[in-house]
Amino acid sequence: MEKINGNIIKDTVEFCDFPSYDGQVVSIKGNIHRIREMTGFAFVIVRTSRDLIQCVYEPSFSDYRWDDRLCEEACVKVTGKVVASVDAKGNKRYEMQIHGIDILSLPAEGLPIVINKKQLDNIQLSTVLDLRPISMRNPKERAIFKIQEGIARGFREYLMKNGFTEIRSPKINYAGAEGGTNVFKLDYFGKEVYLAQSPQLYKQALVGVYGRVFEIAPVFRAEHHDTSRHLNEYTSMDLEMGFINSFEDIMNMETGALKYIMNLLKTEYQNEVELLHADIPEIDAIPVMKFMDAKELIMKKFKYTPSDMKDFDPTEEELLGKYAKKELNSDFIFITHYPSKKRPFYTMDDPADPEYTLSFDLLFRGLEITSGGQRVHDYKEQVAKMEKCGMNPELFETYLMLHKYGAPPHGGLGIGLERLTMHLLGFKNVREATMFPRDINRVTP
Ligand code: AMO
Repeated sequence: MEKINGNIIKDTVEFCDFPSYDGQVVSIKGNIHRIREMTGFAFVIVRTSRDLIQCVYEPSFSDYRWDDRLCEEACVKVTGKVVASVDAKGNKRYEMQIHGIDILSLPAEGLPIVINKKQLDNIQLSTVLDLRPISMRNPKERAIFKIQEGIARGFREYLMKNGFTEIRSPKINYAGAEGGTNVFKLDYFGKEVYLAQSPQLYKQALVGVYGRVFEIAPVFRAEHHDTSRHLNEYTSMDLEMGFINSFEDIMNMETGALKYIMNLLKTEYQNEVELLHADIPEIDAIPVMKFMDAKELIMKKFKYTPSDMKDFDPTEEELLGKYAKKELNSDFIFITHYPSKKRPFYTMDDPADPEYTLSFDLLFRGLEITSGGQRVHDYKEQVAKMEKCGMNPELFETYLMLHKYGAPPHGGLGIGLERLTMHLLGFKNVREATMFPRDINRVTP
């Protein structure tokens, strides 16, 4: 009987391994990105999963003869000799002298947009998004989401090294966790349920089990407005940690994770970083400022009149970002002690001044990318806070099991992955950093 043993047969090589195959005949598989026919020879640029490989056709290289069916986006297996050359700047480059091309599939039609330029020139964002399955074949576009992979991977790796357990919380929830009106309601076999606004209730419950937990998963916000920083579905990188001494432990964990992520991008995503001219921040230590001090700074130094003394508007965040960069030489700034009235029911009030909370936001280049803080862990205190917020604790019986049966002092945070990617790459719109954005006007592709 035939059996499958898990041995992966590799009949192709990666571009990064070309130096070790110098002078040898190997194969690669990919799409034809571009063909440049010259007199007597041709350049065929093959796009593999992460690289563009220059292959050269010349009749003298082998018996293989040019096939007129070859066209852009055809899927091919190219076999040829790896050769090294030196470019104008004196750098060693590798290319392939073609000995044969097997056509694996041919496109049914020509592409509706040009994707084989360095970047997608003069194409509106809405068209780029409409055509995501092919616009992302452009090397610069696809690099965005390799960078995003690096961010999520760095977050996961760092937390696993620090004793965190990865969890999976349900996305169909019995209650909204963040309050407010931006919750999607769902008819669940005749019962009203909600799409998860965050994994908040579950990550807290699981602190009682594993001590330190994290999740990287989609969350849903029924934002009714169309802004450049809000999505209706985004990826939340959450962590929750127990037995903390103060909420500074959480900010330290985030700072450590960000340092790790930035280093990972610089070392393992170098090509993408260069292609996108990504400005990777140097993080030594992140400055911290209290909410009311930040308000005072905005009013006194920047002469800006806030519309709301309980939160920041986007202009205020931008001003704080400018201040952090110019005066504190930091791309990041933690703002702590937000007013109690603006933070959710699970946030711990500051015992020294209960008008404010043991909470924080992290701003990155003038944009909020994280919210976090210490949580209420005492049962009676949590029930009382829910009642004060106009909630019915009976509806949160399973959530309150944590508090009822012994909750460690704990806290955590949520990072918006698309927002972090957006400002890392200098984009103006969060949709540019979202593979398949969901906003008030878009549910396709
Ligand atoms: P919060 O609601 O502030 O906190 O969200 C955390 C982070 O998620 C990102 N974010 C968004 N990104 C894109 N589109 C949106 N509509 C959107 N809304 C929020 C932001 C924000 O800083 N449970 C808490 C976190 C915690 O305390 O652990 C929470 O979800 O980057």
